[in-house]
Order: sequence, then structure tokens, then C-alpha cells
Amino acid sequence: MNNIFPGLPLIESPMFPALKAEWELTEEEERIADDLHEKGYAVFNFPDTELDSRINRIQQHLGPHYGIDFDNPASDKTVGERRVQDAWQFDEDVRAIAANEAVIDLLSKLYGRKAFPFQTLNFPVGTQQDAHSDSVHFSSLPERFMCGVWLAMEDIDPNAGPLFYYPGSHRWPIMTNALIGRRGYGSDLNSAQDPYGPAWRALCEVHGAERELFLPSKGQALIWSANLLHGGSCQHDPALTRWSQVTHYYFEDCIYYTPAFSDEAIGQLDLRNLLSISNGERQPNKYLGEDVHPSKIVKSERKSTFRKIKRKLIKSIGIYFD
Ligand SMILES: O=C(O)CCC(=O)C(=O)O
Ligand SMILES: [Fe+2]
Repeated sequence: MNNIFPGLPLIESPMFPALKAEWELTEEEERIADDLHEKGYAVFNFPDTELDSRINRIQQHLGPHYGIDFDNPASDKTVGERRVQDAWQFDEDVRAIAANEAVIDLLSKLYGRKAFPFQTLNFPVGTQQDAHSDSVHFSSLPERFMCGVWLAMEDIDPNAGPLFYYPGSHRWPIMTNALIGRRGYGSDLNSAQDPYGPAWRALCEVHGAERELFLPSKGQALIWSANLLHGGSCQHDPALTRWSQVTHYYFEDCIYYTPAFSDEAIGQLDLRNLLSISNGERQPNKYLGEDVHPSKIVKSERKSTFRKIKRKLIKSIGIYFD
């Protein structure tokens, strides 16, 4: 496929219609690609014949981690821990869902680079998280090579704090520190999302955007693109559960970093040291096929200091050297 912009995921490329004409996609893959391109999310049936038994085992195994009384239908399920991060490290079913080969193949096809899962979150209830895009937590260089897959592990009740999202918001400016005039490197935050809330609210207002709720049946999943604005709506009935798993994916041959704690323009990147959930191996930060080490970034800072001194010398005594 002749792709003039390999630095953009295929589904986010302005050349998407032309690329699609050359792509070999099934009807279902084409629907998913169209939805991601136009709306920034796509719904699909999770391709795993053992899903029901995996879900049962996950609920049994992770249940005690939350400190919630699941046996009493009337108990408040929103007390205690609302999530377990990276349960894939000790729960084979969480790992199998994250590393599902059919999902990885689909994502790799849609993005044009090989996908790998790097983080799991398991929720027994709604998160009630404010609207945000995951790109302030996890981004890549080139940008947009990240996505989330949200899997419903039961039928989701409208009063259980369903996931919400703003269709089309993936096309809005990507939220960065430069955009809101903030320095991030070395900063300390309770939540990486905090500084950007007013900016996201302003974008929603100016676009007159309306949120949509995701009310899936058990076994349905939703892919969201890196810059789609989403969150968890208010859980009106605290006695309900909302079992779900989110897996976050990156794509190979990128730099992986946390934008909330980075200032990209001056080379200050809060790099991530990632493991692929698929094989447990480290996924090096790469740029155009070559490994990128944090020392290289520091080195280029040193280089620019050297350049400054050099320029001063040239100006003051007319010496030139290279
Ligand atoms: O499940 C939710 O309510 C939101 C989860 C979320 O935003 C995330 O995992 O990135
Ligand atoms: Fe999120």
C-alpha cells in the first residue's frame, strides 16, 4: 500500500478513503474502520469463544481485591477500590483478553503498525471519571498510535455509570502542555488530567458537543482512539455493578511517553518503560526503526548548550569551528 503519511494511523489519515480502496478489508473491518475514522470509536463483538467462563473466573478471582460486598444485592458497590490495574500480571484470563490475537490483528491492520497491549484496568463499578482523552496519560511520537478497548463483562445498566464519549472529538486539537501554556516536565499532579479539564470543557462548549452513552450487552467492546474525549457517567444506583475491562494498546516503532509530565518542544519527555502483555517482553522506545534511549535526549540537550556557547564565541571573537 502506498502510504504517503506513515506517521499517522491509517484510520486517522486524511488519505483514508484512498487507502481504504487499496486495503483488503472484510465488510465488518470496513465498518469498524469507517466508524473510527469518522467518530473516533467503533463497537464490535469481542472475538473469544471462552469469554463467558473467563468473565466468571475474573469476577471470582478479582472480587476480593475490591473490598466490596458483592453477595448482598443491596450493598453499596461503589465503596472501596474501584479498579485493579495490571491484573494481567497475576490473572491469566485478564491477560488472555488483553492479548487476544484477533483484536491485536484487527488493530494492527487499522493502524498500519503492529499493536501490543501494555496496561489493563478491571472495574467492578463505574469510574465516574470526568471527560478526558487518554492522550495526556499515554501518547506516542508520532502521535495517535494508542487506543483503548473497553469490554463489557456484563449487560450495562443506564444507572450503573456507563462509559460516555463525544463522537468526533478525536478530531479536536490534541491536548498538550504547549496548547494550554503549562510546563509539565518534573511537575507533580494528583491526577494527570487535572490541568486540562477547563480546556476540554471549553472545546465541548464551542463545538456544542453532546455526549453519548455506551450501553452494551455483555461481550460487546468499544475501541476508542487516542484523542477521543470520554469518561464515566454518574452511577445513579450504587447497588449495581458495572464489570468491565479496559486494555490500552500502543503500536510498535514509536516513542511512548506521558505528555502531562513532558515538554515536547524542548526535548523533555517523560518516557515510558513498557512491557508487552502479549509476551512479557520490554518494548523499546523507537523512532524510525532505531532505539531511543533517555541518555540520547539528555545528550541532545547538552549539544544545544554547546551550540549556544559556540554561537557566543563566533559572535564575540569571530572564531569559527565545527
Ligand atoms: O470505564 C470508564 O468509565 C472510563 C475508563 C477510562 O477512561 C480509561 O480506562 O481510560
Ligand atoms: Fe480514559
